[in-house]
Amino acid sequence: MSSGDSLDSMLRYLTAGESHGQALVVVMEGLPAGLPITVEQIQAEMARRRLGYGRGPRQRFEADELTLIAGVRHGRTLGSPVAIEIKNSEWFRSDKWHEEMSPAPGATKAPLTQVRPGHADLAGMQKYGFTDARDVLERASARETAARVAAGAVAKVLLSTIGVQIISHVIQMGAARVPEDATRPTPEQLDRVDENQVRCFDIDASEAMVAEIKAAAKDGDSLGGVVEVLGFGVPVGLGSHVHWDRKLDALVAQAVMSIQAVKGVEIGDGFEVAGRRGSVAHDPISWDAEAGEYRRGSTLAGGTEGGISTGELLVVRAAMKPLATLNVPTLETVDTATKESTVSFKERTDVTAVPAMGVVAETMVALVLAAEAQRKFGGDSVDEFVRNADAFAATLP
Ligand code: EPS
Repeated sequence: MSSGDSLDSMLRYLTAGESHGQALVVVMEGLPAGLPITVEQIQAEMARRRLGYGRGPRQRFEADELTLIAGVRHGRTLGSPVAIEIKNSEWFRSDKWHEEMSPAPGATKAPLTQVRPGHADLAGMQKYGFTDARDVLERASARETAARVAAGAVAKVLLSTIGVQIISHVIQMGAARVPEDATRPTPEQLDRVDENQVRCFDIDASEAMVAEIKAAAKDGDSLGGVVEVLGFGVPVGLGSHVHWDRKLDALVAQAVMSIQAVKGVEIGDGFEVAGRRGSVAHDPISWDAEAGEYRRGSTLAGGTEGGISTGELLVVRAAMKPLATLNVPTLETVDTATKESTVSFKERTDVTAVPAMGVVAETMVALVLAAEAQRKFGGDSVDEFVRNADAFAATLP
C-alpha cells in the first residue's frame, strides 16, 4: 500500500473504476482480524469528501452508496481481503452513460479530441494509443478518490486503535490564505472545519476564500489551493532511515503527490525552512520528565527526522493546481483528429475541489501510516497489533 515493492508491503490496496462507469471498487489486503468496521462509518467519511463550496453539479446527486462485499462479518474484519463497492449514482439515475461507457464491443459517436492542457488527456492517448480522450479521462478523473477514501476510512479505524488521529484543513484557496500564525485545529475541532464552507478553520480567511471562488465561478474559471494534513498521536518509530523507499516522509510525499491535480507536497515547513539559517531551522529537543518522553519545541520538521516519525505532530501540506477543465476562458490546444489549433473541450466540472482534496490527503496519509504501523507492530488480530504497539511504547528508551 505504500512502499516501493508492493509484495513487501504489509497493507496493500487497489482501486478499480471509471468516473461514469457503474461503480468503483477497492480491495484492501493485509488488515488484521477483529477491526470494527461498519458501512455507516465509511459512508460518513465519504460524505466529508463531497463537502466544499465550489464543487460542480455532480456532487449534488452523487450519493457514494457503498456495499461491503467481502472481508467483514458481523461488523468485524476477518483478516481476509476487504472489498468495497461504491456505486456511481449517475449510472443508476439515467441511462445517459450506458452506451458511452458500455463494456460491450462498439464505438462512441462523439470522440473527444480537443484535448485539455493540464489533464492526462494527450499524454494518456499517446501512451496507450487511444483516439478518444474519454478512454483516458474516465480513469484519470478524481472520482477515483472516492474509492481511496473508503479504504482510508478503514485505515483510520486501524490507526485509532493505537491512538492516531488524522485531520486536515484548507490553508489557501487561490490567492486567499490563512495568516502565518493562524491556530491549527485539533481532532476535537474537526467538526468545525467540516462545517465551514471551504473546510477552513480561520473564519476571516474562509470568507476571503469563498469570495475568490465566487469570482472565479462568475468568470467560468477554476481555482487551486493548499491543504494541511495533521497527524496526532503518531507513534515514534514509523518509517526508517535505512533505505530510500522506507523513509516515512518519502512514502507520505509519494502518496499525497498521487492525488489528482496535486503538484507540490511539503513536510513541516519544508520550503520556508530552506531559506533559514541552520541555527533557527531545527526543532529543539527537550526531556519532559513528567511524561517521561522527549519533546520537540516546534513543528518545522513536520514530525519526521531521518525518515522516522518522532512522535510529534505530523504536518503535511499539499498544493493543488487549478482544475484544467474550464468553461469560459478556454485553453489553447490542438484537435488530435485534425492537428488544427482549437480550444479545449468543455465538460461539466467543479470550480475548485481543494476542500475535498484535504479529505483525500488525510486518506493518503492514513493509508501510509497504517501500512507502516502494520510493518512495525505486525499482528494478525487487532489485539495483537495493539499489544505490540503498547509494548514498544512502554520500553522506548
Ligand atoms: C471530475 C469531474 C466532475 C467531478 C468529479 C471529478 O465529475 P463530472 O465530470 O461527472 O461532473 O464531480 O468528481 C466526482 C464525481 C467525485 O466524486 O469526486 C474530474 O474530471 O476529475
